Amino acid sequence: MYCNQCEQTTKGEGCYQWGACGKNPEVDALQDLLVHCLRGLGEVAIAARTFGIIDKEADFFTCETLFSTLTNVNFDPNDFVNYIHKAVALRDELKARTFFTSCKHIEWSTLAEFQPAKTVSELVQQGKDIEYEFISSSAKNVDIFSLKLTVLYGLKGIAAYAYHAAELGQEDDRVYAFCHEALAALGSNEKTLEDWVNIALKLGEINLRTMELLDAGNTNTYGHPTPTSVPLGAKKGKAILVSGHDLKELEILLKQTENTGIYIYTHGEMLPAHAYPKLKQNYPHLYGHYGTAWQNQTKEFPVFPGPIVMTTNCLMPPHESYKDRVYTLGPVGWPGLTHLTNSNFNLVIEKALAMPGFTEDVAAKEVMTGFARNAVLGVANDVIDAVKQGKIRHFFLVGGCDGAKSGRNYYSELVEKVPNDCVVLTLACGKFRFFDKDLGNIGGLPRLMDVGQCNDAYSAIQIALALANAFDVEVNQLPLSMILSWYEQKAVAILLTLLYLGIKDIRLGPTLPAFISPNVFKLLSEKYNLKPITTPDEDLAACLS
Ligand code: FSO
Ligand code: SF4
Repeated sequence: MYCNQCEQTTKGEGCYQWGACGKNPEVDALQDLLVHCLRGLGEVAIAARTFGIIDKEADFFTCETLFSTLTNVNFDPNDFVNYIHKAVALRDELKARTFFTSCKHIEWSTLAEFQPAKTVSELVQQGKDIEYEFISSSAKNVDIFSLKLTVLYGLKGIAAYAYHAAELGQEDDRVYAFCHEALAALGSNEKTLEDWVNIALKLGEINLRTMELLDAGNTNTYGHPTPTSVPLGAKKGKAILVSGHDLKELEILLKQTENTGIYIYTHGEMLPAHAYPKLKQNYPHLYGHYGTAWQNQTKEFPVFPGPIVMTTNCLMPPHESYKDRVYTLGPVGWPGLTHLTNSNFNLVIEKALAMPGFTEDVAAKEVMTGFARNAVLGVANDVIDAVKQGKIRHFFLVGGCDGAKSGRNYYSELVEKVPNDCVVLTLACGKFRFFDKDLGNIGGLPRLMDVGQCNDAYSAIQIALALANAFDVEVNQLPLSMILSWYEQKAVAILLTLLYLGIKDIRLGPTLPAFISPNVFKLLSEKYNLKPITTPDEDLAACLS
């Protein structure tokens, strides 16, 4: 196997024997075969578009299944076998439609003519052969290969956001068309390094649009987040824990558990759900937040006294002690776990009622969330005044993913050391390193503000753009430093969005992506001054100098 798509990749180089995430070589090969089939589907979808044929099912399927190959989403070989056959069936249907509409014979590439084998073991071998062929192409030009991987991984991030946005009725054909084009382009040996840099930046632009769609989906459906205090303790009673990013599935569960006496707790990236008015106000049994970031789930899930629903990543190999009460849905999967379909949560509710739940109230502190663009820009004048009066010296955006590897203490230490006249904005699951710290206020504004999930990077970008506008400067001239932590492929897409926007001086850690070649990194550091994190003291001093 060969996989280097996430930050915890073995020895910072690549997973060759077994995934550090728990992914086995069989699943890895099937994922690669699926991507190969999606590239063929992409080629046909592009040709079909030239005759005015847009196949919504193929578009959504491409995103849903690319999402399933993202780190910590799906580990079930059966799902990938089904996806592979469906990708080829959709491709062939689309070919036939294209032929009937155009009455033209189209010469398809071998990619679009690929036929999957019948048995699982043969499919795995096909996946391995394709993987080998793809890696061998790196010998031709290691930097182009690096950019191809960057594009493939960024696409997985876009696919995840596009999937959630579509669930909430927000779609844009530009996003789907780009996904097909970029997938099909991955097979090209004609493109230059410059072409690939441009595709990567275009990916950043399309990801911005995709996050905008998701923002519209979330805020149109559930209202704009408002600063909200969320209990970290528990209420006596039956309990269900919901993890992941999918607000729509959370709301369906909230509806189905009304008047059952069950309290719903958020986990991981679901924390910002509490700030959406139509979730918080309509469902008082959305009680609190339980646990911290994804990599702590094997310690936190065993002691949660109810079932757990994984709506998206990050799922870790479940332990025997709790695996009978973890439920997956959508693109998420693990062999042997119960997979819910059609948003029917009956099995989860039955499990919650059969389990003890919390036998008494658990007192604990509360944390604030909900400082998304509407809330922050609603007090923009106060923020601007505070900056002008010198009360706020600098903003730090400390955002991104958390992870298990050492070196991530950098982020908690940095936040602790941020001087008192500076504000910290945060988002995504990296915040769990410091989300419960009381950093106090500056002029009535909290010094620590949680903007939301990783996709709410869109909100953070809007805040930065609005402040730049108010101060009549470029974003790069704002007293703002971005210190990002990455783990998986959504972070790759977000980084490309920031580069597309021309944002400079981003600090990235805890380590640099294994798939970025030294030359590509040199190019990014020369053009954008992208740099690795060093030490909290050194980086703080540089940011404030
Ligand atoms: Fe964290 Fe996992 Fe949101 Fe990522 S839960 S690591 S960027 O999937 O998605 O921040
Ligand atoms: Fe390794 Fe990450 Fe790939 Fe899993 S997703 S196999 S940990 S590189």
